[in-house]
Amino acid sequence: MKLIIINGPNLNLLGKREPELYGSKTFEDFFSQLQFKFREVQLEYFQSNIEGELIDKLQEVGFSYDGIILNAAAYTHTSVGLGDAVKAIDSPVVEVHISNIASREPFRHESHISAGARGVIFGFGLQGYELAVRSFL
Ligand code: CA2
Repeated sequence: MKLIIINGPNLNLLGKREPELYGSKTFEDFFSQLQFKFREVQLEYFQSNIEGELIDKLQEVGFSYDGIILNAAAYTHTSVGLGDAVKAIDSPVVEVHISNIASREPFRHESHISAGARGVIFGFGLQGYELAVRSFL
């Protein structure tokens, strides 16, 4: 089983800024633990702050990987291009958000990703990524 976690803009700051909202663990530390926990899974990680790079990565992996776990961060709410890319690829996408986007500002209630996703997980902190991996198993 080959899976990839794709994180969007500013998620490289996890554990370094706003710990009350997004936790105090860096994604790199969390990801190492996740890889160890799911040793039977080929688990990769990609992060970019650039919309086009995220679309390029979806196209690169989206015809061969068994699943994609996507937290498009702020682009979730703005990017028609990312939404189109999710719909255009073959690999199933699980959309993840660390925070409970439904309890935040109204603009965070809209997602361009959800319609093309297999499912959506939000509000469970970093554990949401683990739940997404389990959903593919
Ligand atoms: O809850 C999520 O996972 C979000 O995708 C996070 C995005 C936000 O725009 C979405 O509405 C919900 C923001 C990611 C910013 O990450 C930071 C991490 C640490 C410090 C500052 C920002």
